[in-house]
Amino acid sequence: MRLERVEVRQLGLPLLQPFETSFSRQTRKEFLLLTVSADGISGFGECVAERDPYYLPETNGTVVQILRDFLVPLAFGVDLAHPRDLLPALARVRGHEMAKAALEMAVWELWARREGVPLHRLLGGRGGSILAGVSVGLQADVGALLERVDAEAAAGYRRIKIKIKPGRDLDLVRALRARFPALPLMVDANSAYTLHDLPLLRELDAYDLMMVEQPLGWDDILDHSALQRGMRTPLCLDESIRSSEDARLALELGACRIINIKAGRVGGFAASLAVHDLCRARGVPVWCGGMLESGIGRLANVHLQTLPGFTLPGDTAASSRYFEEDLVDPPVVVSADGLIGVPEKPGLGHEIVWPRVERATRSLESFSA
Ligand code: OSB
Ligand code: MG
Repeated sequence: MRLERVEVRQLGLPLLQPFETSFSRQTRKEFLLLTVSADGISGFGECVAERDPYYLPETNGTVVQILRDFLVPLAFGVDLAHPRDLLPALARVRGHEMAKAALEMAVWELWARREGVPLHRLLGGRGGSILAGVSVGLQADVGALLERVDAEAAAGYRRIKIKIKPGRDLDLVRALRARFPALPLMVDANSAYTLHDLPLLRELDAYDLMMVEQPLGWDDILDHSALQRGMRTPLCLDESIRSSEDARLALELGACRIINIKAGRVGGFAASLAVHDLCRARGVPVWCGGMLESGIGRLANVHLQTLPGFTLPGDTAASSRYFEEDLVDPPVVVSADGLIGVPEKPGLGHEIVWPRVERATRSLESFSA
């Protein structure tokens, strides 16, 4: 198959609630949506880049430029026998995993539609349902956090993650544990600490957390390995893992015992499968992260986490937590017992609501082979 056309749209959707992490406070989701077409069929891929380079270096701006000047021309030049052939064809471009992933994931989606199969089948996953988890941002105060976590636990989520940062860490965890002694709970620091914080981070060991996600530098593996040696609680890496090679290094060095896979962060589905397979061979659990995606990226995450190594609930929550109106119909819903049904229709498996996409579109660039 040869790609004939690629469309890159810049979209903006207001978030129902601001999302605050150690690195930013977001009130709007601004992201790119890719449409790839061939043989009269289109496929869709949502990019995980944000407006600012505060989570990782890529931004919507860098993604558009790298797609236009490098990745799209390379993609037009290959005759694909399978979607897994695309990432190697883009390898001359170093880094820029989010840009590569958006294009690659759109091609997998197109391929699934072409074969008339749900995306999870093409990826080697299964049908049924997945375990929903939720990521709760920093709140105004401890009382507000307790209220939010109470509501999410009542909604059925199978594990709750809270964001922490220096000065807003032990007090939050202590209060949550006092109120919810048995809640499956974890924390995510988004690289806000250094090894100088070792004494404080070790205090987290007292609270029976499932894991501590990305406490140290966004591109660090070595210091995480020192920290993991000094802590009982498993560390999980997010930002630091941008390829299966990063995952291999992290596991070799004992820098974590769990890995968060975001397809958009590692270069797409083929790279996610490589990280998944590597972890599975070593008995290391993985789970699927989230980036406040619209239903399009959210459904891609649902399909990915049907692979057998995804043994922990991920950051995939209901559309209604994020947006007044999602871009897909039906929206992604979570059952009272914390499950999300895996779509069985071709591709992503839910309809994209084009009038809503059009309304959210701020600009559009198209490329033809
Ligand atoms: O670190 O997992 C993260 C959102 C934006 C950037 C980074 C992260 C997150 C989340 C949100 O935690 C997960 C979600 O609800 O999609
Ligand atoms: Mg994270």
